[in-house]
Amino acid sequence: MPHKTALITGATSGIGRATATLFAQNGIHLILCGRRQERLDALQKELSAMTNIYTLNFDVRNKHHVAEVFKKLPEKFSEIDILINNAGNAHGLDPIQDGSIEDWDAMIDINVKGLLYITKAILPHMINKGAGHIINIGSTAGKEVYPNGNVYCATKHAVDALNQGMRVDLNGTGIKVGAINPGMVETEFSEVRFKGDSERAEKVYQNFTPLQPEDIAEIIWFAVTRPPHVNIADLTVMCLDQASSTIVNKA
Ligand code: NDP
Ligand code: 8X3
Repeated sequence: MPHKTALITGATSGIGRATATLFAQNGIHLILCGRRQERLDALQKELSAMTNIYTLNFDVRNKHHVAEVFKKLPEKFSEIDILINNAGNAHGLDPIQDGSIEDWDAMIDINVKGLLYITKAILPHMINKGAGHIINIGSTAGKEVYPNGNVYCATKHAVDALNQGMRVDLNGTGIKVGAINPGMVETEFSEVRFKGDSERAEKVYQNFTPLQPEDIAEIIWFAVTRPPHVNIADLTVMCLDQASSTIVNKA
């Protein structure tokens, strides 16, 4: 796949970073997004030996910034072939009656509205070209609600609905739309969810073998390397020890 350009949101960590690395190894030109500048700089340094890298620092919640930032892309990066809508997190894990409104706002604004803002900014170019590939990172939490997951699960159910909606509306434009829905992946996800409580975060992945971000990156790579007529519409992946969004290693 020579000289394709991919834009990855949430490239500074976890699934996004692993995907950026694998794409770079395969010569895909990359626009890498996140808010942590030092991580963007490190990625630029590390991956530039393999491919062309352009980094963008913005918060996906800021719709004005998102709209502006993509109007000013350097010529070399202005044609985006692949969009990986990956930026997102859970904030908190509380019963609905105890949930924090700030956490709810963060999850809805980042996981749902942020994904929409990015898609809105990129789609016109893909539509003009009559080609493109959008991969939305959903979750098993978008297929089945688990205790205390309430709002996070709602945002991932929204991603599931948007993935279907985009695919239906973009049918006939030449643009592929598909979702990859991971189960539990060992990233900074739980550290963010528990607001930096590393001990609690580590416990989430104890006593079973979780997915690693590289496992998801490989599946994303598989999806983007299918022949032109093949679209992976919706793919759910769990580790061996996970059976549903609520059942993990019963043994
Ligand atoms: P990480 O916490 O490791 O990575 C999250 C990424 O999202 C970071 O690069 C972060 O970058 C970025 N991000 C978060 N908030 C914002 C924001 N407001 N603006 C811009 N970027 C933001 O988690 P994962 O890699 O696990 O998560 C990636 C995706 O995978 C998410 O959508 C998550 O819901 C999904 N997922 C994760 C699973 C898991 O078990 N880990 C399972 C199923 C789905 P920065 O902080 O630099 O802005
Ligand atoms: C993340 C998966 O089950 O840790 O989407 O919330 S889970």
